[in-house]
Amino acid sequence: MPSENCINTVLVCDDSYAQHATVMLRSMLASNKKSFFKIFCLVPEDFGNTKNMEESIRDLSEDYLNFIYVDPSDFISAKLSGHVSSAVYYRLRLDAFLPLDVTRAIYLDCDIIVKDDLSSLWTLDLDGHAVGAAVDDFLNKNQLVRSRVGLSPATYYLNSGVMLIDINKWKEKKIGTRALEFCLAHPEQITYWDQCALNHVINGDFKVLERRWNFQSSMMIDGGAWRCTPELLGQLNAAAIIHFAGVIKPWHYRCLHPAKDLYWTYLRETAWHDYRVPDRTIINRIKNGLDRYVPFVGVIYRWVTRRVAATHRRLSSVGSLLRRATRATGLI
Ligand SMILES: [Mn+2]
Repeated sequence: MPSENCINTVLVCDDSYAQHATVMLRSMLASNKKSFFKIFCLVPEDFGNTKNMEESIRDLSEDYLNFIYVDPSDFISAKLSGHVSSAVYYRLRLDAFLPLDVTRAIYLDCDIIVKDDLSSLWTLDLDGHAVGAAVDDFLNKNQLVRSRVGLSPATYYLNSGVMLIDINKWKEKKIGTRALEFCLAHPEQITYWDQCALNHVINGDFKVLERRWNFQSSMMIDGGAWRCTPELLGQLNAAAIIHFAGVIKPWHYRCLHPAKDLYWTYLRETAWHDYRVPDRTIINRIKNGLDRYVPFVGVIYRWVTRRVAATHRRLSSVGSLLRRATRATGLI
């Protein structure tokens, strides 16, 4: 079993994500004050935010932070799109970068807020699997993404934003190496970068983590509208790790995730405390207003249409009664 005293965590970031990585780390350390950590931060060789990150978590960290500088040239040919950089692929080779005495680690994305104790995740039995991960709530239902990576209908598609990893098994099974090879050889089969490649290689052979260890934004969105039912808010509240998976992040003005304020609270405690959201445009303010109030209008609309239908049913039954009554009395 892993040592309960020291939790190894791994994250990957470049300069564009240093701010978000620091928020994630502050949330993790503030929510786990009884635990000790070794934090391994994989960064490109020209990374320029080492000092900002160190200073931002110094009051919580007791020198837990270790930077590992990665030569990006090994990853430069892998497929990129959207908001990602080649740094997303570094995690595939974490076994090559971590010190040899690190045999178990929790990998965490940067678009995450940790809000509860991680020790029961850290000591979880992986039941012989190399990886523990939550099912990806959104992509697990996407037949195109699944079929491109060759998953059978009964196989879960994992979300790689939070992974508990047995490093020796990861190495033995060559999970990262094979996934990187797949990325380079079959870019047309990759939709979500390293995550698709990992799903191809792991092929459902992982320990399924409870959703509270990786509570993904897709739980809160339905057809582009944010859902905040009491049940979902209860699940969000009980989650230990909130993962702002998807294109809308808490540092975007358009994000209406009910937990986005946690990001901003922790951000104010970092070197980036003066950061202001850049996309608070008039158009986006109108869009946010619509997103907030259209579901409300929708509720009223559904209530009104139900009342109209009920009234129509009542009127037509009264009408048919009247017709029957008039027929019975021979007036027609
Ligand atoms: Mn993520």
